[in-house]
Amino acid sequence: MQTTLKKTVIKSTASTHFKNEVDLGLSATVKYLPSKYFYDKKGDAIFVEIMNMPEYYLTNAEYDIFKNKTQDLISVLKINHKTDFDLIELGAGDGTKTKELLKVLDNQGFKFTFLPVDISKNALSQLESTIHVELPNIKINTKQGDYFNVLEDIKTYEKPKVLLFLGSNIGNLSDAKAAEFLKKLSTALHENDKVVLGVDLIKPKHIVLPAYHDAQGITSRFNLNLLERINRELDADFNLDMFVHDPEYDEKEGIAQSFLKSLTTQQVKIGALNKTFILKKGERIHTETSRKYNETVLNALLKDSNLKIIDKLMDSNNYFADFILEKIKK
Ligand code: AVJ
Repeated sequence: MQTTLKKTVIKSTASTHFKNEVDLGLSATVKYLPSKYFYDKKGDAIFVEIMNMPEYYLTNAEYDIFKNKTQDLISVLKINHKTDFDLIELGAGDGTKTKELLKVLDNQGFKFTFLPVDISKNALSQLESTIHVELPNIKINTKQGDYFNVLEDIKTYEKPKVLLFLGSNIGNLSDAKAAEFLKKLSTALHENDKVVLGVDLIKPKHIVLPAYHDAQGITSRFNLNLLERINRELDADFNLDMFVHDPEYDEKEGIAQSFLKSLTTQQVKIGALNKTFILKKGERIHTETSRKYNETVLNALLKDSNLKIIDKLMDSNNYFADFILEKIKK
């Protein structure tokens, strides 16, 4: 009884947040929907397809670093063989890249616990069982939750830490939010703790834009799924045929953005809000920012934090970088 009740409460708060944020975004002068809502069950599955598309170079590039520069990565982290440490990963997903690091750390006799954090319980339990099978020596302790909240918890851990935040996931945050996040992250760490921050690098449009505008239309399905999700969960009547995926990339700024463009002037009713929204022909709903970085941009974000860049590793094409940050005293 207790469990059922609890579940219902959690589910209703989750959808209340969704409902309120949809209301806020669609009522704004420049319409937007938060990208975190891409990842329902269907969105998770489409994202796996994205990671496997030829145009989406990000995943392969970072895998290249973890697979082929593992030893360099271990040396720049300056981990002591004798001290037990916590290897924390925010947004662990299926752990494909991290397993390359775990394998080598294990073979070389390092003492550590792997602590993957993810919003998806399902992803975590799957990761845990594959680790048990593929890397039975690894101590693993999963944590389900939102990054921001989990940081509070992590703060209380006593052991030295290496924290992984990979995949250019930080790129979905505005610079202001990213700076705030890094500041908060640094307060959860002790002096000398390390962060491995994986970021996509600023580069020409002909490389970046296709990653968000693939030939098979997978990213388009990913983007449109957000409207489908609103239809499913909030009793809305978005006509998906009347919207198109419309991505752009500002090469100078290094910022990719995705929009859903209305093909006609139309009304959309959202039952759960008991409201109707009007979209003009050509009007766009902003759905995602995917920021690209260089050292200058990253240093600006780190300015008010106690983290400093001590090294960086890049893939063989120089498309992507894993920056090694160290917590310093200030
Ligand atoms: C998971 C946030 C890194 O922005 O490149 C991929 C998500 N969106 N294609 C990115 C995404 C469209 C992705 N991140």
